[in-house]
Amino acid sequence: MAKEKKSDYKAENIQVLEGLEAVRKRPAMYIGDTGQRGLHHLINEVIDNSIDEAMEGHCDLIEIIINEDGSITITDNGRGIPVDEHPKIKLPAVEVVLTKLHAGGKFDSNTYKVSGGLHGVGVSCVNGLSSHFYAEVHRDGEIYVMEFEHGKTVQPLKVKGKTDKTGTTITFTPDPEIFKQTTEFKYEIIATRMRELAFLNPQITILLRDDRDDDGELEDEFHYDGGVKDFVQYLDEDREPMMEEPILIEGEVDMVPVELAIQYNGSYSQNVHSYVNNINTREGGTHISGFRRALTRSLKKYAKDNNLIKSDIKVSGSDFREGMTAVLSVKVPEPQFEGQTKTKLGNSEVQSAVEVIVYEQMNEYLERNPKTAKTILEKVILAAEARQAAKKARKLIQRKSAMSGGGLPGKLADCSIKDPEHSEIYLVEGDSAGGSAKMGRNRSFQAILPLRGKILNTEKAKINRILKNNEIQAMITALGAGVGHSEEDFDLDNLRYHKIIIMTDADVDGSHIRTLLLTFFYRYMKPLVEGGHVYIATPPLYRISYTRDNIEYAWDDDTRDKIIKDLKSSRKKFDVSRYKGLGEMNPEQLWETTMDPETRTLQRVTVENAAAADKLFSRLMGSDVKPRREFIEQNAKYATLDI
Ligand code: 0RA
Repeated sequence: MAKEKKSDYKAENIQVLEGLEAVRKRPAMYIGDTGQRGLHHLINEVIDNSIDEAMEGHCDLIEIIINEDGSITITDNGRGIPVDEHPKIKLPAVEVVLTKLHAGGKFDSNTYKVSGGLHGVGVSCVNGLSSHFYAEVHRDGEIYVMEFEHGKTVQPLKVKGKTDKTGTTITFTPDPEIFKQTTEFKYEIIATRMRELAFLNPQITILLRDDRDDDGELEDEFHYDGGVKDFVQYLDEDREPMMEEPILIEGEVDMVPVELAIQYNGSYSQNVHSYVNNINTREGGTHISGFRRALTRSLKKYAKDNNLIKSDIKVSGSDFREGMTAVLSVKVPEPQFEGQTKTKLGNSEVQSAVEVIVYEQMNEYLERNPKTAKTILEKVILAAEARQAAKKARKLIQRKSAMSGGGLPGKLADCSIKDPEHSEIYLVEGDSAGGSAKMGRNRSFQAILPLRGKILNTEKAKINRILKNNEIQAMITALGAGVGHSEEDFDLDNLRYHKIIIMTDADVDGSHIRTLLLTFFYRYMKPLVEGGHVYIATPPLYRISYTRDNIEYAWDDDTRDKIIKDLKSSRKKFDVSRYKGLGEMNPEQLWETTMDPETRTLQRVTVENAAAADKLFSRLMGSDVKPRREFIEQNAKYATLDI
């Protein structure tokens, strides 16, 4: 190894020694944002260190408690943060880890590290963004503690007592000066990530408890011996599996352990979720290419050897993945993340590692399970046929729109400007609300497409049937970007409006229609959702009118009550009415409350966790009516789906 030059030494030390003021000055640079997402990221930052300990075999239990006062306590039974003196910085290692930026992983040698990975900014960053932060380390028989406020030490490292355990406990209170929007942790957001981590690391148990809850009911224990196989079964709970058990593939090539579970089911969508060092690689990458190539090669070979596909049927790679749920988890020593959101694996050596393992074991599986193999290939053929029929249907849609003049659906009231970036389209439930929206809009940049009646459930239908549906055809032509799973079929560059706004009634039917639309976009125009182009309009729930022409609107019961109280105390006469549907608002009211960019609130639909979104849509749109009704009834009052 080359000898380090003096100057390099210095530079490294300066970087390592950077204090926490930097994080407080520009928090978004370190945790992405300071909203709900950034807030929950704090927990991940701490947990990642515990997971690193677990991946190295030093930790098998992690406990997370949301305390009554809203702070979080995370305890693990790892080795505990080292306390001996850091050779260069001349401070106890634990102090460096907690107070210096970028110091998190400098001196630990974990092979497949998560912390310091994608967003990995370390525990010190959490300290910097907390109004109060307490760390307790059990190590070498002693209990060490250290305490901070706003990132400043208020209790220097001291020994508090003796212990016969090892591990780390961290309690922190997110700083409201930093997290101005909210400091309230959501149980479900934490639970979703912890469940995912438990599936991906079968050796660990994660306990989660919410002590803010009086009943003490809210707690979960996440532990899955079956790992990725259990994950796939969980994701497919609301689908009908076509095999007794998922196919499980495990192996390791060149320090890259690969775990994969595959299950074919009765749906028509592709649900392949991939992870590198526990990070969801949403943009795919080399591990996904290796998996796809191996699957296609293996199934093609088996079909050929056993004469299962007639030569006149053209089967493409995606046909092998229709109706498939799969989880691929690989651990990579030095992962290179690329792509727009840095969630695409770039390491070329991983492709062949995955391909070799999957190809061999898939071949073996097919040889050993001829009945399942046949079922899979029959399904593949149906997928290929449906895809070819869909191709024809697409051409028909194109031709049909070309014949109707400008090529746009007749019901569409288009906007006058042609610049997609500044154009928006409202998808409106029903013709009467559509009429109001057309009159109320700003026609220069707002287009209106009224949708009639129920939208087709695209979770349950084949693509060729979906493309025959009138409302869906109208949306496809209006949006102009195509439809389907592949880049050729759907291209964001051709999108005619950068904001797609779903506007439905604030009732159960409205929720249902919104969910059906979101399902369609998520399954067949995924980049639209991932690119943040889909929004939900939020019409008010109440109208309070007083002294002739004055009107106030309320979006929830609390605001309504407050307005009423104020009016009562000023002895005004008033009238409260509940809006049942968009149709009850006249064009001016609709513009004022729901469409005017100056005053409206739009909710952007985001997908935080792709696996959770997949599960949610399959549940909502699956054959079992009960969970769907329950969900919709519970969430009808909210304007958005939390996915
Ligand atoms: C630095 C080095 C080592 C472990 C840790 C930090 C560590 C940090 C946290 C945060 C929460 N739990 C944690 N557990 C461990 C390596 C330890 C060693 O080499 O003994």
